[in-house]
Amino acid sequence: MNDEQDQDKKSGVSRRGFLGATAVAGAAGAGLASGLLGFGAGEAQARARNSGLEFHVAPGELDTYYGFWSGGQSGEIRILGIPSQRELMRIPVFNHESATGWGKTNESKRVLNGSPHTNGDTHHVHLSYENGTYDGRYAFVNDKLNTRVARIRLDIMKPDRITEIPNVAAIHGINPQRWPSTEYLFCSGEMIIPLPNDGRHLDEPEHYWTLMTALDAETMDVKWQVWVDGNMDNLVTDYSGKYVGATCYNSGRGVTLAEMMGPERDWAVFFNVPAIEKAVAEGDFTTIGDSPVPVVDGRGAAEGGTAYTLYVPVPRSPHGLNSSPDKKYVIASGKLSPTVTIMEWSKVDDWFAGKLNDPRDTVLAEPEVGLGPLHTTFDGRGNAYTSVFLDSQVVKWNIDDALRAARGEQVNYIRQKLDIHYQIGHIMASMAETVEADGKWLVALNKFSKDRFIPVGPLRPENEQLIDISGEEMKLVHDGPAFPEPHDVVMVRADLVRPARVWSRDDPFFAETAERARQDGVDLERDNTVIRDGNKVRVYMTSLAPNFGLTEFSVKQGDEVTVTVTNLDRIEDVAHGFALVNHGVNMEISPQQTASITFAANKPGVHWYYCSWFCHALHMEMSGRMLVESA
Ligand code: K7E
Ligand code: CUA
Repeated sequence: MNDEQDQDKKSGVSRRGFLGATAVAGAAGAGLASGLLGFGAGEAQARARNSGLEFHVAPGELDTYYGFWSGGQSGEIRILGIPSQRELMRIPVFNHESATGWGKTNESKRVLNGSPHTNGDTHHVHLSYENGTYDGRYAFVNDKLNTRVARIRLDIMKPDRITEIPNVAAIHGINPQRWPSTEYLFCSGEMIIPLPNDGRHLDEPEHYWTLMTALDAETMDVKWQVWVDGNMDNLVTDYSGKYVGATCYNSGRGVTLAEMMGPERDWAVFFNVPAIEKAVAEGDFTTIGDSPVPVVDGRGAAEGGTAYTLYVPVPRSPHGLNSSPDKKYVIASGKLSPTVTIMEWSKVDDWFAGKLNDPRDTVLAEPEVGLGPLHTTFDGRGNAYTSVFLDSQVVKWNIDDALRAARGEQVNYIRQKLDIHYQIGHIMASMAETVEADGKWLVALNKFSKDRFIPVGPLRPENEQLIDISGEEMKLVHDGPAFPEPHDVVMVRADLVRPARVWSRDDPFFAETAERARQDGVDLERDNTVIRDGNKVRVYMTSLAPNFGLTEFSVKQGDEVTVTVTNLDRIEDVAHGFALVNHGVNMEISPQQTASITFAANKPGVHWYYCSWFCHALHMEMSGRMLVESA
């Protein structure tokens, strides 16, 4: 340690001291790292003593977790490294995106299924499972705005399937089956609508309903739906593969806020998957409108449930629903009630087996945690962490102690209440949605940042705070701004995700484009050629830094032109772009990828195309001309 650092240590940690000390961070300890956050010196040192984990990821070092963030109204997914909270990549999903050409390329248009929508609203990202933990194959995400769900391949980090869900409006919660592996993806329809919604019923809320949907996770086809009472909010699967639960609000089926606030109690609804599969196999279902999807009738809240559904009354307007990593409990967060409702999966099983009479017998306890509980997460050591929106706090509580208190024992189940900044929505701990919950990091996704960052106009970023939960005491270690509005995140151990380094030449993502080339007699890796097919023109070219295989091609005014580029570079990270001036054409072509884009050549004249991704010292010179003859 040099004199200056020694001085800093004596006088308290200054920002300058931190910057100077990073090279010896190991010796200097976490306290210096905290100095960067602008804590007072004493505060930083206190944190240093208590903080168990090093969150500062020095230049050249790598994060230990992937954070898959939903992107909210942006319609995308974002990948952040944890603990650095550096944004590593964005995955356009429902949105159209300028840099990669998502929504413009033929390959992305196939995934988007010709949807007229160029936007989405993603809330919940979850990964596919095997035996209760992540298998590294897929991520799934909802689109509340346009009632869709998407699957993202985690090798190429691009969506490969998007499915529009029939008969419902606004998909909100999603959860993959966790055990033994993800055969189904389940999703909850949030808003109630007339069934069918074809104009025959309008202002007649007695005809409004919603459905829970099961998709085949392999094909992303809709397999069946279940008709329920009430709106559905968040949704969760258990660790046996047998049950799915959803919180429901608006059990009175109101259409105005006042009506929705009418009933004292709403419910959590549980679905018996094997019983529903049996009903579908035996033809005990209906269909709605022109949708062929089997719909099993699970309405029956007044009776406590049906053979397919169980309605557990809970305080009004519950929000989050989460499965504990010990596989035992399912916890609904009260939102308008200061409580969380702890239910037991085995009691849900008992109810369907006819061993319980009252749905409320599935409830073990309803501990108070604070004002506005929204979501709950877990550390794998028996503690739960609930986000409380109105109190702006993360509340750590012990599940066993809450159960003991409910049995009348004098125990304090609250472990700690930590202030966050400000108004927390979702909360998530590392690996907490799996049986491998490891209790290291927790992210608080806060809806308001207010004074935490320098002002950027009336629209402020969200504030996502990283909390070290490895010790007895929670420690706030980092503020991270985010473009509005991620709702949820999963934090996944880095060894469980295995992304491709370059594309495989036979990747199914561009198989249809490759098949078209084969029919044209074109070898994508060798040929640079123009094929005319009536007024359709297919231009095939390679790219190899710093050259396009074609530096010019000619078409006629009015032609429909498809440019297909195959990137021959094998070196990691050497992506090219194909951008055509004044035509709105731009796309990414990563190493060994084939990408194509179709546009109209309506303007006679000379139009330059250029490589839009920096690839080489002669990147600026990587260009060519499209010559358009006038008609
Ligand atoms: Cu709480 Cu859409 Cu998960 Cu937002 S939902 S917070
Ligand atoms: Cu190729 Cu820039």
